[in-house]
Amino acid sequence: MAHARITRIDVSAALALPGVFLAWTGTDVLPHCEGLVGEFAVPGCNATTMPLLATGEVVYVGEPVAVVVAESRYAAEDAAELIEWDFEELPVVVSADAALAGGDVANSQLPDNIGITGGATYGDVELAFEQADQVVSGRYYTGRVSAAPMETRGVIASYEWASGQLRVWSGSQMPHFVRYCLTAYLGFPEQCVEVIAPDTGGGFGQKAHVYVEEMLLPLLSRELDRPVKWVEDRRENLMAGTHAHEQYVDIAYALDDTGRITAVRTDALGDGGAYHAPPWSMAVEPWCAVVMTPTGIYDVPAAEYSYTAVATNKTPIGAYRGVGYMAGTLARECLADDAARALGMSPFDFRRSNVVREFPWTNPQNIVYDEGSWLETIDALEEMVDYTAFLQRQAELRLQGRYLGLGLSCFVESSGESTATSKEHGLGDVYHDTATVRMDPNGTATVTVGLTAQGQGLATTMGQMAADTLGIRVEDITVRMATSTSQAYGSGTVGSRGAVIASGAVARAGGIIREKVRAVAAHMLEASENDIELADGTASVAGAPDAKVAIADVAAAIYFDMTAWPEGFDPTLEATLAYDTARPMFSNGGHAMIVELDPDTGFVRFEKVFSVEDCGTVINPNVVEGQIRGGVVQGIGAAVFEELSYDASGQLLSTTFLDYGLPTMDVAPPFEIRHLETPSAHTASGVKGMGESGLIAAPAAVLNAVNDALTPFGAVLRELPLTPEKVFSAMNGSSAG
Ligand code: MCN
Ligand code: SMO
Repeated sequence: MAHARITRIDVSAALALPGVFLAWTGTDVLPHCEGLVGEFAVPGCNATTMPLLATGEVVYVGEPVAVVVAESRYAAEDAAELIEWDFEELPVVVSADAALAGGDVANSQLPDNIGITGGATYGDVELAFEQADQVVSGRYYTGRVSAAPMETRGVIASYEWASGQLRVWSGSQMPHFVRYCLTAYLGFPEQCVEVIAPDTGGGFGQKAHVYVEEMLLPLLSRELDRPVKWVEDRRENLMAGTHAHEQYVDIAYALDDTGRITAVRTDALGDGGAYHAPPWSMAVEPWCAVVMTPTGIYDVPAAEYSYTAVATNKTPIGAYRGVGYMAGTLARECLADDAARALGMSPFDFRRSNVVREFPWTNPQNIVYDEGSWLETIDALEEMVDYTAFLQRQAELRLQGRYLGLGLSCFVESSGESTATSKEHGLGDVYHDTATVRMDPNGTATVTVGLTAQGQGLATTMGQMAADTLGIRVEDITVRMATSTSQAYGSGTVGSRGAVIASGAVARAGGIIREKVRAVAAHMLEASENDIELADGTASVAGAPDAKVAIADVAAAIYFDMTAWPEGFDPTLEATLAYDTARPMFSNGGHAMIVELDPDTGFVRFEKVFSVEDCGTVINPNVVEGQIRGGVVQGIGAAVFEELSYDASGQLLSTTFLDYGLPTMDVAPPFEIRHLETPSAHTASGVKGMGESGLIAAPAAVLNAVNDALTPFGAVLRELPLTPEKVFSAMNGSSAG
């Protein structure tokens, strides 16, 4: 049941089964912890407390109500079946509109179903709409999806009574935060807690939360005096791992007759599920959607937005690659194509007539964009698709009953999530991360970065950054992403911050080691420290190519030969330093997609994707292109294939990969990718982040491409996913949404 009061729960039969060590319900856990508080630090947010196990009220299907520990998974699952319950059914709220209408309450902690609500106006929006020559508007909907990481969530906890030491293994993207919560919520002494986040098959934001299981397992291990393990199966992950996206975005542009946007108005309504998923809350969708994206790359002088997330009896909404940005970009970029159609302009020309051309640019919210290649992106995409040739091919094929569409979508995203980015958006979050760089006696180095990686390739790119900083070969460096909280500190691998933040920390800590090597090399070569250059494993004197010494020899001398040291030298060849950015930085880019609609089935076939990415200086093009391909294919999934659907009683219907259509290689199109490089002045080497951009902007390009293909049918779709049924209906004159 999606919403019910538990009137009786009896675990005695479960406990009696052989091999069962423990069976707990909410009342057993409550004395240890009331639950995880979820809230967002802006006015208008009503907090929720998510109990570790439901007590009294169950508010969504998939909410944990009891836990059984047994000697095997089989015994535990059999025992769980034997738990007996009585429930009293409560009214179920399954849609955002119903939640907003009020009356039935999804979670008694939120009596008016409002998780968060607010808004702001910048500039004279009202006047701009009054004086507009034309107003275009639309309501866009992003379906409910799952990040569906290759590996599901999992936790192992091991508590040792003798030492009081707690070790927790978790696939978390934020192990240091999990450790902090184990102390804050459960009172484990922080110095005795180690959280280990080993390599894990994908996180995509779903693992950027703190989950009740991460709190429960340590309690169970302490209680039982043995290690305890829990790993989700796919059904559990689809049901209980945070969901993503589901929201409606209403957007309107005031336009003048030259095709300029004079104001934008946006209102987002998100279905937040039954609780705020800590620590980000329901704000991840509607708040992010309207606050982060209203102007995009366009020089819009006035903007107004409002946002509301409501509670429903569904799985809590959490972070998923490009939080909020996806829905906001969908609305803004698809309305741009609608506006272009209304004005009889090409989608490229409409964007060009509005794009910001001069930097730094301050948007109406007072967010400052220092640099960008926004116009260049539009031009590059037009050239890559060869627009004139496309239009001709499209017209010819239409005569043969083939329906091609071209969709465009441009984005700008705050990357390198930092204290500065947070502040620019009116929040007070503090981020900083450390890196430790240690050089060995033979001149090789070990670099430990406080971030974890879930497949982003950070170990490769941080090896490159360290090699550049230290002047040694990348093969001579071992990079450890901090798999344990006993290593470097990290605020978490979220908000496409890895490249910017880790490279900043590596450059700072590596810089200390570099200067020590230079000092000793100068002493050994009897040269001035200022003239020493480090490259390719060698320290040499500028302008004197023969005066050189291997960095390995310098390192050996630092460890073993005091005579090589300058006066007062400290031989510590290890440094740990923190990094945060002084200014927010924004990456930009865009996608153009060509699709073909199958008139017999309504199936959308992807012919080709053209991507332009500007993440400043590219550390590793292969890694960046892998991120683009993966993100875009996830975007294609959210746009066309994926949907977590619920029935009217709040039962999730898509609980396997048979029912939930994850995109696979057979639908992945060929890509053409172009890199533009507009470096940031504020980061190590001018790097900006990009790990989320594919998913942020791809769905808008898909919807625009499908609507372009639908032009001869006079139909426009605005709701994702674009299932074959919806597309077929649109081509056949009936409306299926
Ligand atoms: N990079 C680069 N040059 C640049 C920018 C980035 O070579 N100018 C490289 C980076 O060094 C890194 C990768 O590209 O190897 C992504 O960097 P960045 O944009 O900084 O993103 P993060 O490392 O912070 O990764 C987080 C981001 C997020 S928030 C989600 S969600 C997401 C994503 O990355 N989850 C992923 N991509 C993912 N990819 C995989 N395989 N698995 C996930 O869980
Ligand atoms: S959703 Mo990514 O973990 O910021």
